[in-house]
Amino acid sequence: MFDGLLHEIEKAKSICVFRHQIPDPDALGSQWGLIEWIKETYPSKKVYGCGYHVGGKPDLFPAPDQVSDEIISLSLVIVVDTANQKRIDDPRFSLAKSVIKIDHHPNFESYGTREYVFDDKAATCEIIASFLQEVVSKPLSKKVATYLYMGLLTDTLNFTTNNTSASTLQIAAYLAQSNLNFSELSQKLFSISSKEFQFSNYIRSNALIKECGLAYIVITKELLERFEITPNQAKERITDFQMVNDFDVWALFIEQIDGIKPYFNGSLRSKKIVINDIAQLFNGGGHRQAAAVKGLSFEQIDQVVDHCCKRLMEVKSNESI
Ligand SMILES: [Mn+2]
Repeated sequence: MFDGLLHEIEKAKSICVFRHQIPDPDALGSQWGLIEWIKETYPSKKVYGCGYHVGGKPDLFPAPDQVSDEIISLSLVIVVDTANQKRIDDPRFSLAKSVIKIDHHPNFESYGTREYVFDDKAATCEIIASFLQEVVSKPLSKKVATYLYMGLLTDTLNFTTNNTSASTLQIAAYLAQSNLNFSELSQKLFSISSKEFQFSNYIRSNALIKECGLAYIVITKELLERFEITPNQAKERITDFQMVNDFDVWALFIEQIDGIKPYFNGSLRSKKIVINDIAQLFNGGGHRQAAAVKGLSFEQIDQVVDHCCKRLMEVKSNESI
């Protein structure tokens, strides 16, 4: 499964690990879990974590390193959890001669000289942890296991997504051997502020519910200001829709604060139907049942909703035959 990966790491004197923009705990956990393991195992190697964006949980992971162009060009580059080059959180990854891609998104775009892409895996942290289990076999340090477990837990929404498998749980059991404090980790990852709680109430009472089985809400700049939360914090609330029986597809569109012209980025989720091809029509993509759309106008939000509804109706009419 990981042919040549250990060899590449062993022969590199310097390694830069990149992740995607607006990094979530899977991106950060796989990045820092891998970095920490390499540092512990090969103390003489130089290992750097690259990226600019601040993620939703900045206190749980280290801040990125400041790395010069020269260092990157002389390093082995490893990019984790990132499907396409445009999404890598620092375009300077391309300065390196060798780029290794490790990811669990569908592989629509190859950019690595070596690629370890397994789109049936629930998280990139699951992939990194199975690699480490293969080479180390004994339990990892608590620090490495904690980084990886945080990514595994969040990308699987507490082991509830439909790509959660026996192997995901085996990997979780392997990581658990490193004395993880589950209740503390869960608290850190999923607890919200009272402002986020108020915002969550707003979403619940104002979501638009379509007859096709789709629920969505559009969050404007004014709303973000009113609840004093960032677009990143708002985005996390997509999980508020998840446990509703009547919702087959749900979406959250958030007006972005940067730029002169207003535009919206959105998160799409689905229980069963495929939605990432629809997301691709709107500057986005992602997993089959969890995808993102970008740079939308107000009118395009309606178009995304219409596309999803149309597909839901088609699927439902086929099922009833
Ligand atoms: Mn991921």
